[in-house]
Amino acid sequence: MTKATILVVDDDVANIEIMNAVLEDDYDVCFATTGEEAIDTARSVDPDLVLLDIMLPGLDGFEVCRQLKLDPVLADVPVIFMTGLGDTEDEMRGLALGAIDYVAKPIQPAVLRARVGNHVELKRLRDKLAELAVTDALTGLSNRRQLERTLEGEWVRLCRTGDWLSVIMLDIDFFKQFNDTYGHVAGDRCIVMIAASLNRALRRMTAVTARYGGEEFVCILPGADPATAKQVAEEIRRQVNALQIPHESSKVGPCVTVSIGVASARCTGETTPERWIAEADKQLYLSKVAGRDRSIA
Ligand code: GH3
Ligand code: MG
Ligand code: MG
Ligand code: MG
Repeated sequence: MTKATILVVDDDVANIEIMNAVLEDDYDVCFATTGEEAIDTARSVDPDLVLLDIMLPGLDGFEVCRQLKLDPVLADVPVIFMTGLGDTEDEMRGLALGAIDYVAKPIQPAVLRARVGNHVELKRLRDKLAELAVTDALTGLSNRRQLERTLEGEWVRLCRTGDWLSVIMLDIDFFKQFNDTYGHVAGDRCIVMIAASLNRALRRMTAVTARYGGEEFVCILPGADPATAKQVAEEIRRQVNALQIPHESSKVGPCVTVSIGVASARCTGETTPERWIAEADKQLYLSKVAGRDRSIA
């Protein structure tokens, strides 16, 4: 397990030395001595926890906390305030700003170690949960929820630039028969292999690849025009065919094939992300009725 990174913010060098002595064996520790430096350092190292002094030159600790909580990347990083002993006002104000805890100065090493340890562990679990919530368990690809979120985001972004957005949807051909012939476990293995070939086909692209349903996948290609998207779709098909997974009950066979639908559009106010997916789905359907093992754009 990699060490968690802790950002210690304090303008008192003696205090920094104490904190470092307590934490350096178990964590990667970095430091800032002003509020501005704290925010810059947080942005560059993306710490797992921030230990934040209140009295700082320039921006004080409260303001630093407020700004960290407004930053979408850093908002979930736990902040522990360091307050003067018994300074209830400061404690309450810090907690109200989103700090997760506080430690009293002068620092008690054992207390600091225990609190930091607990919060780092909680942060790890939270990160793990957040990752699980967006990942498909079988393939490790994005799940449908993550795909929809990404599509929304890309849609907003590309509406500003007027650039292309392409959506590729694919579905394994005669997969019910595959399961019937080779069993569900082999079916799962086949899905995993198809996911890997999607990753191979897209490795040089900026793309989000998701398992959309049981044996259906969707790739979002920001900036890809129709010609590029069609090429990518054909590369996916080539990669899947190269797997040579036997499928004797496929009517297209003798190996596993996929059918692909491609939808490309420039972002305008009239289209919606849902409509792109629906369009790709329609093209996919046309690929199926045209005989499968093909892509239609
Ligand atoms: P088509 O060529 O028209 O797509 O035929 P198909 O048989 O693939 O289509 P259909 O949608 O009828 O069947 C999809 C099958 O995929 C049904 C289901 O048993 C199987 N399937 C869905 N999810 C999973 C999964 O996670 N694992 C396995 N092994 N099979 C799955
Ligand atoms: Mg200070
Ligand atoms: Mg299907
Ligand atoms: Mg299918």
